[in-house]
Amino acid sequence: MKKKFTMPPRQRITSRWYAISSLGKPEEINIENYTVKIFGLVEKEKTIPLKYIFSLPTMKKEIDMHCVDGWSYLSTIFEGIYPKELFKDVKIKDNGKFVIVHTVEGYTTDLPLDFLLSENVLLTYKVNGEKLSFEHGYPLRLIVDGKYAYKDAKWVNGFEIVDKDIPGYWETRGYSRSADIYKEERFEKQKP
Ligand SMILES: Nc1nc2c(c(=O)[nH]1)N[C@H]1C(S)=C(S)[C@@H](COP(=O)(O)O)O[C@H]1N2
Ligand SMILES: [Mo]
Repeated sequence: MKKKFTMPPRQRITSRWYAISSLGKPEEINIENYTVKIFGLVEKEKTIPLKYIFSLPTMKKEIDMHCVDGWSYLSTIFEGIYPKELFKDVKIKDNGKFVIVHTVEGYTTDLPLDFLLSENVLLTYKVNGEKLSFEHGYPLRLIVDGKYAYKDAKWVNGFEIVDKDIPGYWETRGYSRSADIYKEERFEKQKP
């Protein structure tokens, strides 16, 4: 369902969806052997084959992307699964409260665990009815509704459960850990 549209403060619309990667693109991705690992503060680690993820029923969500630099790319239909589907049989230890999202090339971002498991987050591999392109994160790209796009990790291959909020790639470089687009949380106020 489409929500009533409000543009977040001080963003401007771009008509082209550029691919941006701070650490460059991963060299080569072996789709056949691609897995996602859930580890850290869990009773038992879990390694999930991509093929299994692709076999799960998908969800579609219309999402606007807002980069913290100020560009917004609107109305994209992303399709994928809710991360919570992968956590169904994972027992999180009592002190597991946050997640570090890991990617193939080493980019990371952090989210509260309950937020990752909410319906604001989709692990995607299709966009506007077509296969997501490699540049935009195929085979698995996180899409986080309501937060700046540095939370939308491309080439996701792991979720590490941790007890405190450990800043990711951009969060270590001064960007907000909570990153709410409507509260305009661009920069982190707390010390890392
Ligand atoms: N793996 C990975 N994911 C990433 C990044 C990155 O450098 N590496 N950059 C983030 C930032 S800052 C933005 S704005 C978006 C850009 O997504 P796009 O390349 O699909 O436009 O990806 C996010 N996800
Ligand atoms: Mo960004």
